[in-house]
Amino acid sequence: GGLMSGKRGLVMGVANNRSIAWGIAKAAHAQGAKLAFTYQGEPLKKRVEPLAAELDAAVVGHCDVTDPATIDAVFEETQRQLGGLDFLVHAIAFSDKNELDGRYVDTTADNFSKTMLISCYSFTAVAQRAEKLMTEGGSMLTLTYYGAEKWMPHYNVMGVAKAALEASVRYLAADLGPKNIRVNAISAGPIKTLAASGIGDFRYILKWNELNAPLRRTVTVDEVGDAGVYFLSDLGRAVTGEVHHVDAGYHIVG
Ligand code: 0WD
Repeated sequence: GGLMSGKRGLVMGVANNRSIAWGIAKAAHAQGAKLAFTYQGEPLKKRVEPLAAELDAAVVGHCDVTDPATIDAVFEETQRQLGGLDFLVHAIAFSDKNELDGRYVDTTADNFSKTMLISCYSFTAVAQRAEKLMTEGGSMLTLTYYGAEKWMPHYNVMGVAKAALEASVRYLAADLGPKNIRVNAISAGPIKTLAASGIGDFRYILKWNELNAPLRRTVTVDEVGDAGVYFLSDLGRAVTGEVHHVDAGYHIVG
């Protein structure tokens, strides 16, 4: 049984057991979903394989979203192993650590392009492939942050990329809606993950959220996962193009 029994999903962006993608994967699995994971490079393969085994999930290979051939390969492998796709989780972002500190105005063209490619365009790139596998409709979910909407210290070029990602959610939702494919984003509150550790003064941001969010605390990957189930299951069947905050309410005060 479960809200997601019979649904097949590809999860991209598990780096370790603190990843937001891992929280979403656990919640989907608990509701009966069948999962496949990608990993980025050999070092992460060693971390992802045992996690996948815990959820009886397939591992469909290495995917670096800057290399389109690896995107094609993991979608071919997903089709082979799952026989189609009902949902997709995109939890991928990257920017040069040196530019997640100091001033946005100092962003280089090179890192701007790289940040946009990995953190924004990659969602569209995977949506193109996933559309072909979602023959009976589906649900695509990406992760964003409040720094897309408002200035946040040190978030810089990533905030600009997340703003573009949120806009792309709306354009993708319009394009894919006629095929009953829904496209949404969760705007998660700050969580101490590998990616977050690259952001300057991150501990201070966590503390600030704890003191100022209406719920007076930060959020966990499991809580983001539970919200993810709403979007990925039929509970969210009439919801598309949405950016949903799972942030203990911080966005109403910050
Ligand atoms: O506070 C936070 N942690 C928040 C994260 C608040 C709100 C949103 N997010 C977003 C992030 O921006 C990202 O889009 O959630 C998503 C997942 O991030 P995470 O769970 O915080 O971080 P992490 O566990 O590090 O997973 C991100 C992964 C990468 O890990 P590392 O740390 O090795 O860069 O994204 C993947 C990689 O596995 N990734 C890539 N995958 C394929 N190709 C690439 C790439 N080129 N670059 C990074």
